[in-house]
Parts: sequence; structure tokens; C-alpha cells
Amino acid sequence: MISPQAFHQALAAAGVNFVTGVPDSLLKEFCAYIDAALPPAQHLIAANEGAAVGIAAGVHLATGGVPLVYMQNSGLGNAVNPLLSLADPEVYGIPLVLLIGWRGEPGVKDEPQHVQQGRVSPAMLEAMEIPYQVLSADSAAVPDLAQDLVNKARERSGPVAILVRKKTFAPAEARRPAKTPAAELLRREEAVEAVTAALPAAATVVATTGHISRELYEQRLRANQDRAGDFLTVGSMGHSSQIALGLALADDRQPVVCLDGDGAALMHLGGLATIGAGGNLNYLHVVLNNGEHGSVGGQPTVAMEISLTGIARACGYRSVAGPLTAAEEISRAVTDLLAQPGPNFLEIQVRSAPRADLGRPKESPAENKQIFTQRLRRP
Ligand SMILES: Cc1ncc(C[n+]2csc(CCOP(=O)(O)OP(=O)(O)O)c2C)c(N)n1
Repeated sequence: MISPQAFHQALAAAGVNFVTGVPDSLLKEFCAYIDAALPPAQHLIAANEGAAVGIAAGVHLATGGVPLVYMQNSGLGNAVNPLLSLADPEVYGIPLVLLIGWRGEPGVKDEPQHVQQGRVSPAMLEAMEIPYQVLSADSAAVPDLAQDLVNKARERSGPVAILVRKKTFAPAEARRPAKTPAAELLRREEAVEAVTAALPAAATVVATTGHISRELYEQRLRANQDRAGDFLTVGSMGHSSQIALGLALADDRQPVVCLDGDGAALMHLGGLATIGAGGNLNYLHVVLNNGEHGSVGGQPTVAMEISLTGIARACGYRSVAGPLTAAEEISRAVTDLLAQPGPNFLEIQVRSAPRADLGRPKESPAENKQIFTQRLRRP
């Protein structure tokens, strides 16, 4: 395994002067080290992977350095446009090192949403003509590799990439002490419970990528509630609110509720404007704000430093409530907001605290779709 510290120090010695990206579970230890070791001027968590390429380009233009951009391979899609139309040698020629967590590597068991992405990741890089290699777990090779990567990025004036397999990085040598979440905050799954307790059986629910979908699923099992109205978004982070928008536009017979995360909402924040300006919609957008990317290691988002409710109001959501923290208030607000013309918005502040034994839905995405659409398309 490779030491995150040794890896970063070798890159820094070779000319990497800035790090940005979106956290990934395979890169969790690298992210933890970077977050603890680098000052804010040298590391920034971006809203999405394309934005990270943009930030890195700006830093390169200002300093001449070679930034490192880290991401999960599912974020490669978000980054394709700025990689090809900004950083590419035939456009502005921005030298970058891309560190890409390789979920769904062929031969390694992974969740359905990672399988196709994992299979085509090398081919995507090839199609984009981005030179890449798989990161070897041999620590002795790190200094030469780092120098090589930076040289190659500079020579071609463009991105170079490394794919990172599962368990390549050793535990971080330093990590920021876990922040003590305010004791009054509910655990995220308790907030999920408070929301679902107030939902009419007819409601359609779209839950976002990661733990929130899994917690909704477990809550339905625990409370013996029907799950046929739940769409559990396993991939496409940041798009649940738009899936819910499409559902609400196409069928206003039942309320559509999006259970969103702060990281996901921030990733494609423009979607809130489309919802808010979308006219009359039987739609409730709930953001469970834990101020972090809880599902992939708890790396911070900026959601506790900004006003999500202010954004929702400014985007044109009709009724906006929160931030709320207490279960009874949450259930009451959900009932109230569903009784008013939408689109409406509710922010709930929570702490993640996922259970170690948090399960995964036993239905595949295709089965989830089939059950969900059968219920929805009833006459
Ligand atoms: C495009 C993309 N980038 C990164 C990821 C990896 N990822 C999965 S869940 C997640 C964090 C989601 O954070 P948030 O929406 O705040 O929900 P939380 O996990 O905190 O409940 C990330 C970064 C992904 N699935 N897709």
C-alpha cells in the first residue's frame, strides 16, 4: 500500500502546488490526509468534478504549477467537458494530474452503478487521449512516478491520469479530528424517519445517492411501510432533484418528495433554479444537511456556511422551512409543506452517524424501477 503522505510529498516535490477534487470512497485515506495536512490555500473541495478542473486551471494560469485533481471515476463524466474544451493541449493546454478512484474495476465486485463506469473508464481516458496508468501499490516506485506524471503533464501541456484501485492507499498519517456535531442534531436516519412518518402513502419519494437512499430503504423495512413509491438513486449524484422534477411535471396526482443530500444539492445547484422557476409543482425538496460528504468519508461541504433556505427562496420555491433539527418539528413541517402549493423546500440539519451495519437494498436498480413504474403508471 502507498502512504498518502509520501504520495503527496512526492507530487509536491515534482511541482504539484495545489490539490482540488470531489471526495471518493477509494481515495478516502488520501482525502483525509490532504484535508488535514494542507492549508486552505493549497486544497479546496469542489462542488463537482468539472468545477475542480476549472479551479485547477485557474491555479495553473496564476502560478504555472501543476495542480492535482482527484475524483471518483463516476465524476469523470462531470469533468469531460472542461478536460476536452479547456485543459486539452489543443485548447488552453493546462497541465494537470488526475487521480481517479477506479470503482467497478473489472474483476472486482462492486455495486451495479459502478460496473459499466468501471469497465469503460480506461477506454474513456483513451478516447479523450489522456495518457493514463494504474497506480502501482509499490511505495518504492512513488517518487519516480510522481516526477514522471508531472513531466508528462508539462510536456504535453495537458492532463495525465492515474487510476487508483481499491486499497491502494494506506491509512492517512494525519487526519483532522472528527468535529463533534452539535448534540441537539438528529442522526441522519432519525431525520429520514421523521420525514417518512409524515408522508402520505401516496407520496412518491426520490432519494439521493449514498447513505440517504440506504437509510430510507431500511426505515421502510423497520416501519413495515410500502416501498413501491421510492426511487433509490444509486448513481448520478446531484440529479435526484431533477428526476423528482421530471416525475412531478409528468404526473401531479401525488406529491413528489426529493430526499437530497447537501453535497448532492451543491454538486448541481443550478437544478434548484429550474425547480423554483418551474411553476406550480406538487413537489417537496428536502435537503438533509450534515455539512459533509457523509457517504464517502465525511469530507466537508460548505453547506453549513451558506444558506440553503436563502438559495431556495431566491430560486422561487414557494414555501421554504428550516433549518430544522427536531423530529416533531420536521414531521409537522413536512405535513404543512405538502398541504401548500409547491414547489416547496425544507432544510434539516443532521449529523451523519451511519450505523456500521447499514444495509443495501436487496432489489437491483432494474427491479426498483419496475416496481416503482408499475405503481406510478396505474390508471
Ligand atoms: C459524480 C460523482 N462524484 C462523486 C461520487 C462519490 N459520492 C457518492 S455519495 C457522495 C457524497 C454525497 O454527499 P451528500 O449528498 O452530502 O450526502 P451524505 O452522504 O452526506 O448523506 C459522493 C461524493 C459520486 N457517486 N458521483
